[in-house]
Amino acid sequence: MTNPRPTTTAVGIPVASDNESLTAGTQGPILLHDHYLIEKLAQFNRERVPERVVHAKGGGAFGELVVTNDVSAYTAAKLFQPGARTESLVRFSTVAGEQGSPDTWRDPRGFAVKFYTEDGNYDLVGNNTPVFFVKDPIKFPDFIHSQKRLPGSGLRDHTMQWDFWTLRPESAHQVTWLMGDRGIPRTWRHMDGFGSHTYQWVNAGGERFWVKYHFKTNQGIEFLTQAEADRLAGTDPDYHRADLHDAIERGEFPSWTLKVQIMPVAEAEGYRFNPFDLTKVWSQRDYPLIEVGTWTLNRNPRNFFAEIEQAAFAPSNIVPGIGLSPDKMLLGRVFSYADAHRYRIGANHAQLPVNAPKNEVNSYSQDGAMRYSFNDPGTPVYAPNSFGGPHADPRVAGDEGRWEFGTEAVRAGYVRHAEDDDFGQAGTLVREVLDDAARERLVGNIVGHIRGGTSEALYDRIFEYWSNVDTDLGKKVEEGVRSGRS
Ligand code: HDE
Repeated sequence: MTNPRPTTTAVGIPVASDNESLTAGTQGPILLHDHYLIEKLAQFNRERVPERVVHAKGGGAFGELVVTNDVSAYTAAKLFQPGARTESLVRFSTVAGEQGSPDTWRDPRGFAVKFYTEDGNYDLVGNNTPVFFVKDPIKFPDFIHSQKRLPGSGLRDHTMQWDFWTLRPESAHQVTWLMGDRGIPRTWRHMDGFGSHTYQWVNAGGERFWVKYHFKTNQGIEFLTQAEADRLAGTDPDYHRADLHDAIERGEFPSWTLKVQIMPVAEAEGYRFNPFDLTKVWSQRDYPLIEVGTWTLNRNPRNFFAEIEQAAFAPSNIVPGIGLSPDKMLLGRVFSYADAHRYRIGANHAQLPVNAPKNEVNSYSQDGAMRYSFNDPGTPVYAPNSFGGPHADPRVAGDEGRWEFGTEAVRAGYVRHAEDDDFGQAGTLVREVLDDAARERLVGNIVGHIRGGTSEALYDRIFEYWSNVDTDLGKKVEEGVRSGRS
């Protein structure tokens, strides 16, 4: 009988058996020259790449952005021009949990988007919250260590979490989001996304604007209560991954309306909040949302490892018409991500199909582990050259972002604007955005979290933290913790 599809080794050689290894007699040792067995076992040992240090557990899908409005007055970026359609990839994630941890733990959710534009890949690597816990990249490893596991016991530890948060009160705004309903979205489809940082947009005339991105879910905001989330963590740890996959398989394509807030550069200095401080939002009363387009997810990955686990998002991937800003967190991230990918996936991670741009790559870099693309043999590998190699385009100079800065090297916080403090915007969120029921759930979530193993030595500092956010909230948290209620 002919076998039209024989099993082969990695280099295509037909193998004799899928089921029995080669031994010397029926009880003999396994023979070293059973190279197929050795290939199989060795490859198996190497199936994993290191998981992401943060955002290890996630899932994603492909889709497209269709621009429905005209924002060309603010940016010349091709993907945002009227009518443009751009293929896109997203990866949603939790932050602190490892691969395999439950999707429904209370945590911010990553919202990492890649746009495959004509001018190369543009990555907007955001979260489902518009702010963050810290405002200087030098604090990021400390913050993450406090949210992960104790080095000795390998256990998560609420004392570490509250210790860090209360010692760095700039965290209050993000912790208020986290402890509220948005801390556990019902599904990834039912949450908003944010670029979070302030970025720069540059229009065709070279005029500059500060911009913040918002992805507004068209499915509506929905959340899980702590009790629902706790139950699902046990019964269905992949709840969010499965929900997105199954919705797309059913042809129910989730979509978000992409909107932006635009601040003319001249207004930044006098704005009541420092517009580059990642622990603050810009009031939508001051800078209303402007629609850009519709972003829809319509295709599941065909291979989770190749297309999601190896997906490499980097805030350094910005395209002409878009620039950075003096947000120090953003500037720190511009280093970190590509560095993480070189370590985690390899020097040539950008050549993998999921990370490769759709346009032509004309780079003078070469070689490195696992390189498989190369320039035409006639193209020189150095610049300048006399043989028709690519030339840099001075017209895009400055698109990475331009702003005024001092010449003296300093280690200082952000310049404080009129209404800048650690607690003000968190208090506004509690008093003006949440309704009574949401406020009550917030108290319950905070009390439950504190009572989940936090050292009593920290209690007074934690109560003061919440009283600074809102006096009434502080009182209720204290009452709840002291009376053993959650
Ligand atoms: Fe990340 N972050 N981050 N982060 N982050 C990573 O990248 C880092 C920050 C975010 O689905 C890592 O590939 C530093 C803010 C998402 O693949 C790492 C700082 C925001 C994802 C890293 C921040 C994010 C990551 C882990 C402080 C929201 C997952 C391995 C300056 C605005 C992306 C890796 C995906 C992943 C570093 C802060 C979002 C280590 C140094 C703020 C959504 O490079």
